[in-house]
Amino acid sequence: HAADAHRTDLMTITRHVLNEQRRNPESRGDFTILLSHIVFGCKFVASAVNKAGLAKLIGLAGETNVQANRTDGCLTLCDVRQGEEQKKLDVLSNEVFVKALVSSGRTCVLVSEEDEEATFVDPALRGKYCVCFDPLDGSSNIDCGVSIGTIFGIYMIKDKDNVTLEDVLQPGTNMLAAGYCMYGSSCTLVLSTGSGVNGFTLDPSLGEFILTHPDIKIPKKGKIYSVNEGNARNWDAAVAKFVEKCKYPKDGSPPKSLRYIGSMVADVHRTLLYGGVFLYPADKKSPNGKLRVLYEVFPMSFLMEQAGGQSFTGKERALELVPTQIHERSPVFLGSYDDVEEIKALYAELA
Ligand code: AHM
Ligand code: MG
Repeated sequence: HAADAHRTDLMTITRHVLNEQRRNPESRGDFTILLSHIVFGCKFVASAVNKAGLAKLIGLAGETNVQANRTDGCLTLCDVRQGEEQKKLDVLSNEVFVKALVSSGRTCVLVSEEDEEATFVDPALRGKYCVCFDPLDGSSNIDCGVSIGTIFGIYMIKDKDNVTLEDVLQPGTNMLAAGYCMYGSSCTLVLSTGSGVNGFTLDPSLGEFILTHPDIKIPKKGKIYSVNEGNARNWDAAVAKFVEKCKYPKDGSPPKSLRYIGSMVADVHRTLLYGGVFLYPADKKSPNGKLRVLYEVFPMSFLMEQAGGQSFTGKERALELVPTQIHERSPVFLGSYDDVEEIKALYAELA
């Protein structure tokens, strides 16, 4: 539509969140400020991820030139250059988020996948929110340009002057908001503040996330399953049976398709939009699976439930887990309501 090119009332993510917060009479804009700092981190990482490919090209084309130019201010490219870039991008992303979150003045405890210990914010800069995040998930996909992402979950503390690790070791049901940003063929931020799920796409010319996927609902039943099947020989009986049923359904329905990217954000994003189920189960080698409770399992489970889907650990509703360590892992099965229901039934039968 020609007129659309000149729309003047775009729903930016800030505007959307301001509207949502307006419904809460106690809101004083703190959450909006916190979110705008997270959004800044996502834009920074999006830009760095895009440059990573470019940096590699330049590096291969003439390493000595690049080195020689170092004094001429090509440091941004050099920073993310060559074989080192994988680790560099992880570290860079983490630094950006930690600094953005601390400087927002709205956080008190941060848990990052990149940092062994939780970060307690200096009392002078302390606010009421705890943020758990994976700054750059799916790092094995960086070098080949496949989608990667940032995941975050947000809690509120009870007492600002008395912050402890307990404030982040809460069940997922206490989460206030969660989201992820996918750095893919487009940059998409998916967010829930507890009243549905909305998706925003970065308009690079504006530098703003625009509401493009309002009120996302996951299909009740899906046609896709997503799992690392290379681990099959170590699976338990319920997972083995479920995947067998996906391939050879006995009820006359067509088999499901397998899609697995190996980037949780991308695999969950597809699951949310197209339906189906994503699983990272426990196996004999990793009795708690691979994914981390605070910044992978909880935020994605929160989003799934908010979109009308479910998330299960093999034992319980994923959000009801109570973590005892900040980097704890858990098996997870999440996606379309009916598909997760089927997995729950298999666990009830076979466990
Ligand atoms: P990472 O923290 O090393 O990036 O690992 C997390 C990723 C997830 O994005 C993805 O769902 C999973 O690991 C894939 O694991 P696997 O390679 O074992 O299938
Ligand atoms: Mg990760």
